[in-house]
Amino acid sequence: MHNEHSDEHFQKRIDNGEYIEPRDYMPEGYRKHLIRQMSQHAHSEVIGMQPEGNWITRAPSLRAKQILLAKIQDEGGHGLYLYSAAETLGISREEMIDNLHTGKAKYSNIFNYPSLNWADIGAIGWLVDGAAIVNQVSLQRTSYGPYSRAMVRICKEESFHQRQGYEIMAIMMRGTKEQQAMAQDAMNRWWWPSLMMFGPHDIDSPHTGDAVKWRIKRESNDTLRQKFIDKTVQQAEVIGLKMPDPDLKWNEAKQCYDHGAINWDEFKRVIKGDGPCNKQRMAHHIKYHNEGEWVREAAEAFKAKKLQKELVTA
Ligand code: FAQ
Repeated sequence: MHNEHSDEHFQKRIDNGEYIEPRDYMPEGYRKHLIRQMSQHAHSEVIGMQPEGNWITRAPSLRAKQILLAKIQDEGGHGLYLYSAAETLGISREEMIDNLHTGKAKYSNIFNYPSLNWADIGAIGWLVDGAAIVNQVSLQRTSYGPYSRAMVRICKEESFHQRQGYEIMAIMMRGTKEQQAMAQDAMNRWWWPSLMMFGPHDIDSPHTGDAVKWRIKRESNDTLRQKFIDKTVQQAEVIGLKMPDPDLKWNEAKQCYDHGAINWDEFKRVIKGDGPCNKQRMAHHIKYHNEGEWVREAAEAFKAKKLQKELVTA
């Protein structure tokens, strides 16, 4: 008899391109892999609010401030969709947050760099959201249903974020010499860490094997990084920014850009906790999480009261 609760049956469903739903059978490794990736993705969205939040009060116009506020609220929302989707795998929000605070769970390398001036807000939107979209468009077809559906929604909002950043860069490049220099400096500082967002090269990526087998990853780290580079070079040219990579050149045979070596020592340092802003980001998250405890308690008390009322009237 055919066993629906077997790894073979599960793999067949994956190979047929079916989506896996929360109550379906799944191997323990698949569940763990998803909890790791989805919770780290959620943490990245939420920690990613910090470098931008730094500039809300200093945005150069009311329009810029409104747009930035809306964008940062979106990031918070993305974190919530992802935490909820991860909870369907049997982990609680508290446990995920605890893993973040104790350093068991990572978040994207990129959010450990400082946002020094307004041009950085342009570079974050253009490059960081630009890299995030390339990865997330691919994840729309990931095999776990709740993750895939969260990605569809997130991608719609993320493309507006990318344009918000590109517009800031384009306006600065039409400005004074000083403004152009600021935009170029931001590009120089954010380019390499953005390339690192895609993770280590495929041959050094321990999770890729399972991720591809289970169709959690539909394209590899290097494939997505290459897509991002090819797209961004053209956008930089249009507004007059120079690519900060002397080894970048068009490869006619491969029909894509070859790029210079990525500093993986820096990447490893940053994801191990030793980047320019790791301590600040975590201290900030812990402080506001603790200060928000009464809000969570009030929500729980309200829920209990409502349930009690419903039971009495039922
Ligand atoms: N940063 O074997 P792999 C955003 C770790 S959303 C930190 O290749 P995998 C929106 C990896 O976890 C940005 N750590 O791993 C926004 C693993 O360590 P572990 C977030 C990284 O999972 C914009 C180890 O290295 N997006 O920006 C990174 O197969 C603006 C070995 O790596 C996502 O999370 C990194 N960049 O591939 C918000 C997308 N890369 O866990 C605000 C979903 C690798 O064993 C403002 N995630 N590591 O301790 C993914 O697609 C994958 O998890 C990868 C990594 C591609 C990130």
